[in-house]
Amino acid sequence: MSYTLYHHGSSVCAAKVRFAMDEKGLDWDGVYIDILKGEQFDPEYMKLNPKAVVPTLVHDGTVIIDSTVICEYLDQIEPGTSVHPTDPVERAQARYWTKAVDEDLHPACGAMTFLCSHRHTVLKNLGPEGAEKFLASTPEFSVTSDWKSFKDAIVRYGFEAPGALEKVKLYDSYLHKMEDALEGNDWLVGNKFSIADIALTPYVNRLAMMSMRGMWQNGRLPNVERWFAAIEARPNFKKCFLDWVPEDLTNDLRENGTKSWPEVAEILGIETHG
Ligand SMILES: N[C@@H](CCC(=O)N[C@@H](CS)C(=O)NCC(=O)O)C(=O)O
Repeated sequence: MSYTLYHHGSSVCAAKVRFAMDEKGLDWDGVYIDILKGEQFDPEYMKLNPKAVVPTLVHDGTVIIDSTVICEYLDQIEPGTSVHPTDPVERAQARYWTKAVDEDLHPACGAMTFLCSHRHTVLKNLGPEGAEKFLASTPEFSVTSDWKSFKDAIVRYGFEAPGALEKVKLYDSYLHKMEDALEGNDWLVGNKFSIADIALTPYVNRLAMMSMRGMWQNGRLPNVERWFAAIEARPNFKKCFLDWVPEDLTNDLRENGTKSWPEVAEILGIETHG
């Protein structure tokens, strides 16, 4: 069996698949697609993934796209190391989490990441003309059906972009849902580490990398804090989530995120003590 994953360090969806593959103990090769330089718009890559997004999995010549589908596919192919619960109720509960990630949390994360950090990175790396080309290259149907225009508005207007504040609040609402699910439980579903935890990890880690741990620390969401500490302690965490992110991007996320934090905290009513 050969697995090739087209991925990028800044992609939460790609990180989810890397985590699932490594937790399953699969060997895979990577092709790095720099989505902040626009490499996803290469016509050759778009033959594999017409939405021009990462990740894409190629398994023995078969192309599978969409991170949730990829994780489900891998468990069908390699059932011995399944990360999906076998109990039907627990499987349904895990499915609620992965569905919510795809429908709500992921679009909120794209908005939040561009709002707080990537808009500065794209402008810095590509310059104003390059940024225009980058924005114009996004297909109409990409991360979501309105991502092209939404990304454009966020890069241009930041927190003033219509709908931006709602995405910050939506993101936060998922941390609250996690807090409730983790009450008295170590993991999100059935008290066993599963695809639900794998699917949520990149989104909590994204906030951590943007210096926004204040969204759960200082007594705000103690169950999320405990859960994320357990996730960070897993042997695969560093390899899947930190090592793949280039140093300059790690620095951008931390520094831009730190500058954006007061605005985010204000939107969410979090005290920052200066
Ligand atoms: N539904 C897709 C979404 C993939 C997606 O949104 N990928 C983002 C990175 S996490 C991307 O490639 N964005 C490219 C862009 O914004 O142009 C999945 O789950 O794989």
